[in-house]
Amino acid sequence: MKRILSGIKPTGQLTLGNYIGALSHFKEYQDDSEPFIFIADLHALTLPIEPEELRKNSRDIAAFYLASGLDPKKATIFLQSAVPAHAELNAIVQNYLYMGELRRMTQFKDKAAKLKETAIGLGLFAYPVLMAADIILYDADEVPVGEDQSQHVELCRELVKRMNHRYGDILRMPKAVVPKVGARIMSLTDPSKKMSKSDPKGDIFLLDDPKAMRKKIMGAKTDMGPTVTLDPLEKPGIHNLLTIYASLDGISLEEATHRFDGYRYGDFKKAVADKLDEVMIPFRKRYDEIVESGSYREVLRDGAKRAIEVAEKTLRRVQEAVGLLVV
Ligand code: AQP
Repeated sequence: MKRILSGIKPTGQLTLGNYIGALSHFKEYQDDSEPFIFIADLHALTLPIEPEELRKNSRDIAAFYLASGLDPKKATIFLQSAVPAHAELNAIVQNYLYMGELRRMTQFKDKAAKLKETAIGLGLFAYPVLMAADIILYDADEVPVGEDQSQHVELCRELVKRMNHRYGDILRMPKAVVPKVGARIMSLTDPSKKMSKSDPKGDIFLLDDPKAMRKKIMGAKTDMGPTVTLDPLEKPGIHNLLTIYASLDGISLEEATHRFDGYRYGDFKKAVADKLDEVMIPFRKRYDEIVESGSYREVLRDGAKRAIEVAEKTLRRVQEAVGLLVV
């Protein structure tokens, strides 16, 4: 069966971008593939975070995974930090990726630009190395991600090529799978910027109450001209709202544009807010029940056991290939 690997880092409250670009797609794989879906808590340490916040965010992601329809009998759901092989493989593969390559990563450049040189941790710089280890460990064939992460998957592919060339075919070649619609949801207040947990201006959070979500949609920045048309360059705000609607309704951008052709902005925004209610209210209810019951704890414990079994085998294979004495 095809192996799938993806994760979300608990750096803040999950956004509608995380939901549309990644989370909502994970369950699509569980009937005909083997998904490994993790909480990237080690990655979350790459920017300063309060311990209590990290713990709460991690729990929330576990509950969101389950609320999105992932079935723990079909998908392995686990915490990255509960599987020591991630850090161990990281220590090996870091020697096959180079400073120049890491410096070119867009995410690193964006995040580092907001920090003083002395506040940029080594982990932030080396983030794609650990991400490559995450992917390789599970022999992943496909990595479902939003557009912003596809550069990191490309780097992982380069690493696999390099190591396979040096040691024989020891690693499986992964590929990024980016959704056709919704791979890059933009900020509602500035549609030239990605909606991002760590830069919350213009975000819709999955834990916002329905009223707050509606208010944010109704106040979203729109563009010149009174009616809805599809024009990503001239009308990036409307394009973003059409993308949100199309993703939530499971239709193409063209179909959504056709549906709202000639609508005035206010009426269109109301339809987007109604669609958001339709998807998010039951989703939020499932999340509340999961958090209340605490059922995510056992899911994470069982998931870690299964993940460790698989990850240890790959780690052993790589250790032997590079010449570490395995006794
Ligand atoms: N705006 C977005 N539109 C579509 N997809 C998105 N993703 C993130 N933002 C958008 C996708 O969500 C998944 C989880 O991402 P992550 O937590 O590993 O880190 P990220 O990509 O850096 O996401 P954020 O929200 O921007 O987090 P911070 O602010 O902490 O860096 C990924 O598949 C990502 O592509």
